[in-house]
Amino acid sequence: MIQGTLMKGYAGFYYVYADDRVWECSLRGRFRVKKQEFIPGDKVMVLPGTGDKATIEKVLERQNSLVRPYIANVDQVLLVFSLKTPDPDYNLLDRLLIQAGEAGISILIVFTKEDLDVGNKTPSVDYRRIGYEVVQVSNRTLTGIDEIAERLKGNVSVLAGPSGSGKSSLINALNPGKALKTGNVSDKIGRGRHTTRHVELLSVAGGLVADTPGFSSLYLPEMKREELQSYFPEFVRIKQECRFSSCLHDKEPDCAVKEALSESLISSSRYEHYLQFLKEVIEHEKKY
Ligand SMILES: Nc1nc2c(ncn2[C@@H]2O[C@H](COP(=O)(O)OP(=O)(O)OP(=O)(O)O)[C@@H](O)[C@H]2O)c(=O)[nH]1
Ligand SMILES: [Mg+2]
Ligand SMILES: [Zn+2]
Repeated sequence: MIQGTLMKGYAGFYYVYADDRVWECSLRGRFRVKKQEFIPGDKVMVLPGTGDKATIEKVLERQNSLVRPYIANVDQVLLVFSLKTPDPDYNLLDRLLIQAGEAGISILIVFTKEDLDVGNKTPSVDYRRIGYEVVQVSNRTLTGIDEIAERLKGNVSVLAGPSGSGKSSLINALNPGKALKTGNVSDKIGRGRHTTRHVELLSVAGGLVADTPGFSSLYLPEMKREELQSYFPEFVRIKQECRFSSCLHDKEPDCAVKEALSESLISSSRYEHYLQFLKEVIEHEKKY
């Protein structure tokens, strides 16, 4: 038997990536009896048959699972934002950083369309300074694509980000063989017109990747108000210098975070998002 990762279920078959190839698997009868649910990312043991046929004999325990997209055993999430067309939605990016941080999944920020003239905006520098890993790519000229390929190898990765940011194009740039459908940003204003819909893992650059439909809003995970700041690494580094150990960096006096803000050591956009998220978190605390 060999260990593999489920890529998708389709028309009664399960497609499993193992030993660097894809197996078309049927289920051992007992799984059908138990009505076991399989989702992409599940680690399974398969027994090879003839050709590319195999049977799934065993499912291993899930290490984690994401809800949107519904995928198990995710190693990392690539937060994909374009530098231009559309302009990066930093509010959404900061929300995604919290969501992935809370789920304990490693994060790579990817800024696409670096071939376009973006003036003197430097989000890559800004987010690196906070402590995040950032790669800047062009799916047109292929700048930075090798670096992404290296990061995908051997991992289960999920791409997330707004519609039109170039997620499907990124997979195509990595995998010129099997073109995914991409869309024109201008054709896709309005809901439900996204190009990417279904959830499956694709074999890309020696790893497995889930492309996902773009989205533009995201609720924060439930948490206590004190917890929010732990997802702002640049606050964490200095908060012990706030006068109150319980400081929420809002109205409190002698706050090191606000001081750093006034010295531009903390970006005003990050701080504004923090205050907005804090309100949301507190609001949610009250409701339940
Ligand atoms: N100039 C330039 N255009 C790009 C780049 N990457 C993607 N595009 C274009 O941006 C548009 C949207 O790309 P998609 O790959 O469909 O975006 P997506 O993130 O998959 O969008 P959804 O599936 O709707 O979430 C297409 O017209 C692409 O050709 C890039 O690096 N540079
Ligand atoms: Mg897409
Ligand atoms: Zn403070």
